Amino acid sequence: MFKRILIANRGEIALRINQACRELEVETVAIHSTADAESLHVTYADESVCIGPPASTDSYLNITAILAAAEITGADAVHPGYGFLAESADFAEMVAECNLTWIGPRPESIRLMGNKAEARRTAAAAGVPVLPGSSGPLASASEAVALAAELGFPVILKASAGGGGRGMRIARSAAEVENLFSTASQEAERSFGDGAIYMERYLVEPRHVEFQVLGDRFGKVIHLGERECSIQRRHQKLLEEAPSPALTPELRREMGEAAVRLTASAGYENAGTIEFLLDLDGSFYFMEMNTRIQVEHPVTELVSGVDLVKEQIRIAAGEPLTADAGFEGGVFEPRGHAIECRINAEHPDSFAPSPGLVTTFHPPGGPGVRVDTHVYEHYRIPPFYDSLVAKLICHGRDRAEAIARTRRALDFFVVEGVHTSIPMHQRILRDPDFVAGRLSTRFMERFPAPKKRS
Ligand code: MV4
Repeated sequence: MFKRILIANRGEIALRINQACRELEVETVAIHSTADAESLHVTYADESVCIGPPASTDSYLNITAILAAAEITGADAVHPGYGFLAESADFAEMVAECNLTWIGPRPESIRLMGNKAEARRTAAAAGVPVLPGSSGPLASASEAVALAAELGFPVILKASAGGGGRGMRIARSAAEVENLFSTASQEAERSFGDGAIYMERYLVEPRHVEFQVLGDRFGKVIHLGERECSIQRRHQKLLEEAPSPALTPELRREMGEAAVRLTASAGYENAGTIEFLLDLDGSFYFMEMNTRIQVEHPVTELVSGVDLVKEQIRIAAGEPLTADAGFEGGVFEPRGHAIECRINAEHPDSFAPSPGLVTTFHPPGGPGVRVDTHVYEHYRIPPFYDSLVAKLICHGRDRAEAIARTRRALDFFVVEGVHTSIPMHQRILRDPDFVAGRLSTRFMERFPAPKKRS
């Protein structure tokens, strides 16, 4: 096992990684920007190093400063968390070159899955369903138009180097394909330095269902079931739950086996997520693989009993997977139901960030309630980073109990000084479609922001 892990992140996930390290009796090193000197992730670590000014590019993305911090504190491993450098194959490579262990997949895996057209090809080769579309990047607008005519409309153009909704265009006619192909390619070139574009048939109202996978150094791969992530706005997830209300045990087994097949075929090591689109008729299609621990990992922890961050650390230390130890015949079955609400500091009308001083902070507790947060009373939320205040994760024996607990916990979660998305979550948890489990990626279109009173 490691002696000392450098946590290359901030906020709630830095605290979450610190908790896992403590339980494994591994020492921790925090890094922080000048804006985060008073942050809990700094207080709770054994050691801390200031790595630069507030802007992310000068601090949490400053590879040279982070590696120097690891060197001077004698760390032997780096955990990247999510966001920032978590999916930088170059950073993972440099960590290894500094004789540090990267707590995550090998750089080649990050690179493979970071190229969305390559990831799609790898999935298809592993016998995982993909939507009808191009076999790789498209060479020209005319090739795109010809393929779209074959597939039928609508189609979606995606940047190979994009992902998470960046660099996508939906086309409903040949003329739109013709037009959008060049703008999409130019935008991808500008944003990612890679103009490659591929195409798929477009599903109009799917669900986003993703599977948690784990692979160890010995080639063992398992899944820990799925998370339903359809409730999102502008590609930002707002609420996630496990299991998905849409999955039967049979569909879970089928999708889980597909996720494991892809993960194993890529020789993938550590924690990952296979994202699927699930159509109304129960057809599912590979979308992307995320090569990091995700924001919504706690819902999987609550229905599996597995500490995913500890499992990541053990895998990186060369230990064999044990996460399936409690499952009947090694086959995962969710225990109860969990719901996560992402509580952001944002204006309820515009969804614009609402940073500033938190004057009152009373997080809820009680049976089945978990709050992952770095916020405390009198903490000042800096304007430089994401606006996540806390993740409220509630567990129940079934979905109805998880909903009741989430409603109760939201009603008694007091945050003053900044605007938060708590009222939005209260409305979602009372929505008849939500309660019935009728979800799709278009769910939030029916939730217009309340109009400002004048
Ligand atoms: C799609 C799609 C429908 N059909 N691909 C959005 C994020 C990026 N990972 C891919 N995305 C989508 N790809 C096909 N062929 C719909 C989306 C999509 C979406 C997916 C998951 C969650 C929310 C979404 C919101 C809009 C579009």
